[in-house]
Amino acid sequence: MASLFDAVTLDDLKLANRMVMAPLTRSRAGAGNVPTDLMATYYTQRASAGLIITEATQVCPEGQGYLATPGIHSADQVAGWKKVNEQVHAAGGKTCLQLWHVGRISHSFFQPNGAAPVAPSAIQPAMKAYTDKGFEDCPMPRALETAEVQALVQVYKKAAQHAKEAGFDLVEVHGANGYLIDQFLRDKTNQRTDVYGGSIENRARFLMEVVRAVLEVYPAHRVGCRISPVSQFNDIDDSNPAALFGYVAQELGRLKLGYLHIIEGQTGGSRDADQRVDFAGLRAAFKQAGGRLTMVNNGYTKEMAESALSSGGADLVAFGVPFLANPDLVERFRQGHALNTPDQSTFYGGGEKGYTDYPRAAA
Ligand code: 8OZ
Repeated sequence: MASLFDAVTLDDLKLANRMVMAPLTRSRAGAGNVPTDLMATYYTQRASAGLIITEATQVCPEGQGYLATPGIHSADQVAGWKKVNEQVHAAGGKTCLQLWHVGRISHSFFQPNGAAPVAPSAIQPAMKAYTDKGFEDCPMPRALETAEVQALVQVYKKAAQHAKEAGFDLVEVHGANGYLIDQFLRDKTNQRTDVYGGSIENRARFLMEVVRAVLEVYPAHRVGCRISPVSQFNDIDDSNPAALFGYVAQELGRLKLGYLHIIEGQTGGSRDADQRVDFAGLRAAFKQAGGRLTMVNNGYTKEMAESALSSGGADLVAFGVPFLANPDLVERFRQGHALNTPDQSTFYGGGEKGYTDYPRAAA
């Protein structure tokens, strides 16, 4: 029976344990949305995780919706990430870049030439974006033309090439939390009438094309995908999430992806209130179709994680806030040490405080 501290291999890739640092937006990128030396320090402090999934990273300028989030579309950004990877690798860690486009969860403030954000359909989210004027409503997005959707697939491929140049061990396609890919998947946000809308197969087409494009850059065992089947974070929902994500899990499995990363319940919230999707069933569907590992996420404690590995059919467990506040989380769990208290006020933006200054446990 696998324990949290057992290694796991994906072909030529060996993860030292099954504890994954979840992708966490921290809004500390530098000018030009370039990863900084401080970010390299932060990630390197956490290199004992079996895998670090770095914070969501926009694949193009239009993909940004929050201040100071890093990108992977400019040469300077690639150089910044290269430094992060060199330092984490020197400390024995493994890294995964999360490929991100926010779609309609943005504001003209972030968009080139002050344009409207783009989305599958012109449906305005009931969400606010933080701009230079404070919180403002996310505006009505512009629906992408069919040819633009196809062009965006190539943008993800280019971003994956950049990730490879920067030395990432894996990449994760962010298909969760109400951002662009999820906006295509779920029918509250997708009312298209072309090949990217309507049936489940059509709504999943953009995700599948993106994943296939990324597979031209990284081998399948080094590609993961993140989904959040019932999360309504970012004003999103679907009329039949069990059918939609059952199909998605199976199709991703058929591509033999390295892992499927599933956020159970509401992102950062209740795990149990919404019973529409059987998550164990999704994990089984992915593996049955040929997928490699499954990663569970959302509010896991050490005890919950051990039970997910021993009896829940999961292979990896992602920890967000616990890794943020405990650089040595793996060692603390191993030794049964108490955890640091996370400081919510320093989650987003700022410098070292609440970022690189959380102490390790006394030996
Ligand atoms: C919190 C704040 C900003 C972005 C996600 C990338 O939900 C995010 C995110 C979370 O996946």
